[in-house]
Amino acid sequence: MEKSDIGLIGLAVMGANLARNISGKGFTTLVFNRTVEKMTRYIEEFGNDHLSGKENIEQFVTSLSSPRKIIIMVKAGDPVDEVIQQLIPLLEKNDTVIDCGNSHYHDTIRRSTELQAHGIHFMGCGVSGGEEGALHGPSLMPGGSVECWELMKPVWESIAAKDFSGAPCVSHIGEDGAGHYVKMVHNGIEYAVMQMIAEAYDLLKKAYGLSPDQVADIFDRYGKGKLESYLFEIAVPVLRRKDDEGDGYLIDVILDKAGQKGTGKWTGRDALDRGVSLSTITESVFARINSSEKNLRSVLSKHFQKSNFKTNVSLEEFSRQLESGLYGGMLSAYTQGFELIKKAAEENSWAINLSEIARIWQGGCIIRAKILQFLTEAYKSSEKENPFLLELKEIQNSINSALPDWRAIVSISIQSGIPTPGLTSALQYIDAMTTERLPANLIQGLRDYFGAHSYERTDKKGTFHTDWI
Ligand code: NBP
Repeated sequence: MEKSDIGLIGLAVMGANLARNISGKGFTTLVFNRTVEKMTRYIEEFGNDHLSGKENIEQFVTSLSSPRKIIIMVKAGDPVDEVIQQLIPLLEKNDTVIDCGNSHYHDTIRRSTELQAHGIHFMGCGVSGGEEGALHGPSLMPGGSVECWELMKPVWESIAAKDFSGAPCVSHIGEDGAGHYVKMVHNGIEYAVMQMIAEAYDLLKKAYGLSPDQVADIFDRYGKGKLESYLFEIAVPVLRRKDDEGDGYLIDVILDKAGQKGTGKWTGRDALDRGVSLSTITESVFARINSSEKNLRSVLSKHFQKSNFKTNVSLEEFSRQLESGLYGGMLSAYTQGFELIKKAAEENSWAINLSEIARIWQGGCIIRAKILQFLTEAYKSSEKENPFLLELKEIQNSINSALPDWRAIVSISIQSGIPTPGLTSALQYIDAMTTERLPANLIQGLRDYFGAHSYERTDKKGTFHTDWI
């Protein structure tokens, strides 16, 4: 019997859809799942000449053409290690194992080294786009050796989503953990973007008393302009949806406690470890943590003064300012995320290309947006390799034109007592990074006073200590 081109282990939503996508592009695909019945049902429903399954892992491995290419799409963490341990004795030198789950990049680096010792190649590939993306075209962030990338390139390029110019949303990110690292930061940016969209909804609802349908009308307009993006697109039906179990809108009865699976937290923690400023993504994780304290918030809301500030800015003017402020906020969040990727790449010797990363996020993934086309071009037009976005003229122009409106909406939110940690921290990042003299001189003075930590001076080189007392 003819051997299959690709093996895939793990038939929950992501693996099931990815296997259908790969086999649909003409690559014969063989699947395996720990719970055999799941595989049997899946093949009964979707099996064809290009898509089949095996009941045990030994048969699965021997039915793949050499060198084998096996995608693992199981729950991140220990299950990935368990699957790898089962595979190792069955594989041969030069076979490739590809983990497409949301693994932590540290695990990916560890697994690469472990498998290398057996002569087996390992790729950690970030996949974004949820189940729809996996089926119809995800954004793919493969990390690993150039050799593995070349081996898998035809598969990745045929299943990936397309960017605005029609090219596949996949690119070799870099060695070992680079792909999973970039996927992690992608998810962090996703937290920030969703947070700012939610804040915009809250401002329109609370400062202007708009109904979900009215907010949806405004978001619909935003989604057709410079904020064009998947998240604004789906915010519209989420806001308009009526509750099947009641009279009103579904959004009004969804509990205001946001969940998280940990990639935002990983991103924030990693930024702190590397000393990269990532306030907007980190604030967005904190915002979800604050939201999870629903009972406490309900109790405390009765004990603190409410603002009775009423803005006199017209709704028309405010919604225009909000669009502009959101655009500035997104640029700030992306700038922070890209700087984190750059620092990690330097520290791990990953040859990353930020223009390519912005490009492959243009389609397929959750944060796909028109703004990424702008960022791709901005990076590409720079003579410097992977420049700091705020140094680029076109980014400076965009942020400068957003700033007055951005300050206006943040002021209204603060005066109204409506929390906007995403939009505010994004603005604070820009203000801090573009302020020539910050008050860190006083911090240094205080540190030197109580702990003789020393300080540098503006007028001469060296480190100094003052006997303050
Ligand atoms: P899940 O993360 O829910 O994992 C379920 C799969 O893992 C099943 O196939 C299950 O087999 C298998 N599995 C488990 Br659990 N423990 C195992 C073990 N010890 N050995 C072998 N197999 C084991 O699946 P998913 O939602 O499809 O996500 C897959 C990966 O893709 C995850 O890393 C996820 O974070 C990532 N991801 C998910 C999304 C999304 O939108 N869901 C998007 C992007 C990335 P069983 O059937 O025998 O229990």
